[in-house]
Order: sequence, then structure tokens, then C-alpha cells
Amino acid sequence: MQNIAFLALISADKPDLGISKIRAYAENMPLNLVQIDRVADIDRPTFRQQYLKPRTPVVMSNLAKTWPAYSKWNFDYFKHVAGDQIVPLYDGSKTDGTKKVNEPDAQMKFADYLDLIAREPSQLRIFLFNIVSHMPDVKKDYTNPPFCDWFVDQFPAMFFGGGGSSVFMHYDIDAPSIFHTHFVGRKRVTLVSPEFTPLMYKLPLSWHAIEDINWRDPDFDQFPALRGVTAHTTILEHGETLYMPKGWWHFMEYLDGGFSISLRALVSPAQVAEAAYNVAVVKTVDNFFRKRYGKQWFEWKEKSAAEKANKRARRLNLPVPEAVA
Ligand SMILES: O=C(O)CCC(=O)C(=O)O
Repeated sequence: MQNIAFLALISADKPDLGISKIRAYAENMPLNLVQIDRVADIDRPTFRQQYLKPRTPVVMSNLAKTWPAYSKWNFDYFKHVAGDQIVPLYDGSKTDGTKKVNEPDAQMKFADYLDLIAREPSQLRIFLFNIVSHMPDVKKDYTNPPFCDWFVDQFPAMFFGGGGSSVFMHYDIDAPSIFHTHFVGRKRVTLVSPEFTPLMYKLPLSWHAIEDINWRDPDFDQFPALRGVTAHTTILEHGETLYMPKGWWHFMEYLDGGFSISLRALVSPAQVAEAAYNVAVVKTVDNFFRKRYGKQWFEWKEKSAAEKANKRARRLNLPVPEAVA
């Protein structure tokens, strides 16, 4: 029933998506789902009123079409300008608490990596690649969106992924508003509002959910609180820009090999203070315990995340099996 309603909703909203693609998605991901709003063009006052203030995500399909990047950025371009660089890679394997969340699993020559993801599916990703520090000239290829005044210009992060790879469900430590433009293949995004954080199996002193959750097909017996969560979803295609409001959880799936750039805006002093507190205090405390207790610390975090979310589920009268109660 829920899937039928979802199909009707997104078929009406996005007629250019093939119905079989939509059906496959609905069948594969039985979370409560709503489709993210889409606009072609939008002006600053309307954006601020309808999306920035209420912190509602939206996809803007034309925003990046005037950027030089729109026609210039492809695998060959990056091979040409930075193919010799050695890049850090992540393979999507679960952390066991003995290494940092952002510690790379491998490295490779950028050109070889780009050939790999152009050629075949791969779990290998590049995460938070500071493009400007490697290739200052690419700054000329995009423009900060006109909706916010203060962008973290020194840190326009790029992300690359092989077809079939995904990025664990998390939200960002530096609390930005994100304008995320995708290039080349298709990327499915699944966002969850911060209002659902108590149900998200969030690890204490971290910004991600328990990694065992399969977000395509959550096990509601093991993670019953997820029955209470509504997720927002869409598929991004070449040149489309997603606005992710501050604090929104995101789970990204590269349906094909491709890459994206995230431009980060800070819209209030409170946001800056939160970012500074997270980086300077919370992360430092977590690193201290991780170094000292390793796996044990990580296991405690997972146990605590499960207990908290399941407790909240019981309070909301969601069915919680005896085995996890
Ligand atoms: O799409 C990706 O690879 C990750 C994007 C992300 O986490 C971000 O923009 O904050």
C-alpha cells in the first residue's frame, strides 16, 4: 500500500523517470518515503522563503547549467588536469573502531581510479576531496549559489564513486547547508530530517548511524525504530543540484560511476559555533576514547545507539521484538 502511494506520488512529480526504475526502488527500499521537491529555476527570495528557512531539501535542475563545469567536467577532464595525483580511497567496509572513520582503505593514481570507475562497478570511493587545494583552477568552473552569503570557499569538497558504491548514513560534523551538484552518472540520495535523529541509531559522539543497517531494505526486527522514520529521496542526474539543509542525514548511492561537488554554506553564528564545538570538543573526546579502548569503545557506542533508539521506539508504541528489547 505504502509502495503504491509512493509510486503515484513520484510518478506525478518526475515523469522523466522510467516506471520500472521507480518500481524497483520502491520495492527495494520499504522505508516511509517521500519524493524531494524539484524545481527548474528559483530566485533567491523564493528559495529562502520556501526551502532555506523551513530547512526543506530541494533539487534544482538548472542551477549548474550555466557553469563551465556543466559541459567540461567528465572523467577525461579530471584525468587531464590531475591524473598523476595519488588519491585516498574508501572501500565501504565497516569500521571496527580501531581506525578513524575518515581513514582511507587504499590509494591509487587518480587516472587509474577514474579509468576503473568508468569501466566497471566498484566499491571504491573518494570522500571529501578538497579539489581547490589540488587544482586551484577548477574554481573558475562553478559559482556559489546565490541563496546564501557565506560559503566555506576554501573547502569545496568533491566525492567520486564507482557504480554500486554507497556512502553510509551520516550528517555533517561542520553543520553546513550543502549545495551538492552531481556529474556523469546517476546518484540516488536518501535524506532524513534531524527531527528523526532519536530513531536513527546514531552512535554517541559520532555523526553516523549503526553501519549494519541496510538502508535499501532495513531489517525492522533488528532496528524497529526505523518504522517511525520518513525518508526523502530522489535520483540526481548530470548537472542537478541538491540542497541539503543543515543537520539532515544523507545516504548516497552511486547507481553509476560518477562524481559530485558539495559547496558548503554557513547561515548563522549558531551554526559556526556548533561546527567548532563538534570539531574541537566532541571529536577530540571520541578520539581519546577510541585510542584508549579501541574496539571496546566502538562496541559500547553501537550497543548504546541500539538501546536508545529502541527505547524511543517503545515510547512511540512501535513494535519492538523481545529479542532486541
Ligand atoms: O555523495 C557522496 O559521496 C558523499 C556526499 C556527502 O556526504 C556530503 O556532501 O556531505
